[in-house]
Amino acid sequence: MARPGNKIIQAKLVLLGDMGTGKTSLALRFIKGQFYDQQEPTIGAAFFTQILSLSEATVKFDIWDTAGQERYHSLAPMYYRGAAAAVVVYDISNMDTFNRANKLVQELQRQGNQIVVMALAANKSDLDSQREVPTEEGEQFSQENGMFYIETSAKTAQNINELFYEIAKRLARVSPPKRSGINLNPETPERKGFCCLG
Ligand SMILES: Nc1nc2c(ncn2[C@@H]2O[C@H](COP(=O)(O)OP(=O)(O)OP(=O)(O)O)[C@@H](O)[C@H]2O)c(=O)[nH]1
Ligand SMILES: [Mg+2]
Repeated sequence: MARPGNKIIQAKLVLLGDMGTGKTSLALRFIKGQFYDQQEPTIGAAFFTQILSLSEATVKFDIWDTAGQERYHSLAPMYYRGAAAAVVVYDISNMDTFNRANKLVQELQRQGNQIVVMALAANKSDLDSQREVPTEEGEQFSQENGMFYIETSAKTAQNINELFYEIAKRLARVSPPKRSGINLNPETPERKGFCCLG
């Protein structure tokens, strides 16, 4: 529920990353508080919405959860185009997924994207005993690319809310300090009087 006088931000967020890294699991953990050991691979993409209330703003996320399987790679631009926030996900127990994250970030940089906030989610932190990607490597890569780094586990819920709250906070910081609604989602046209969600 929006607080009176609070700004409202509608933002498109895209989840990107190799197949099986846990993009859908991160979204389901955040939105529904659920986790499935046998999560089905995403076909094409999935769409979720979630509203976060901060003291300084209310952020309505339109979340596009992309499919990581190779056959869907060519679709990715459709989903990251116009996004205000991107979360690039890899699996700490699988170096190939970190390499794929590198490629995706390069692709985003090449597009000269207008993405305001980029996060690197080092997921499956519960699998630390099988870790292939050292924390320092992830941290260094995120610093070099202007991203913030966070280790998450959709399984244990570690840092899941923190990931989305940090994105919301950063979006609130960069959007102008006025009372009206701010639309960081080009797919939803600005509506006059768009002020109070919920
Ligand atoms: N141990 C552990 N397993 C996880 C975690 N997150 C996801 N998984 C498991 O990893 C598998 C793949 O998760 P998904 O959420 O489907 O991965 P995805 O990135 O959406 O995969 P695609 O839709 O194919 O791109 C599932 O079996 C999940 O249960 C995690 O944090 N820890
Ligand atoms: Mg998925």
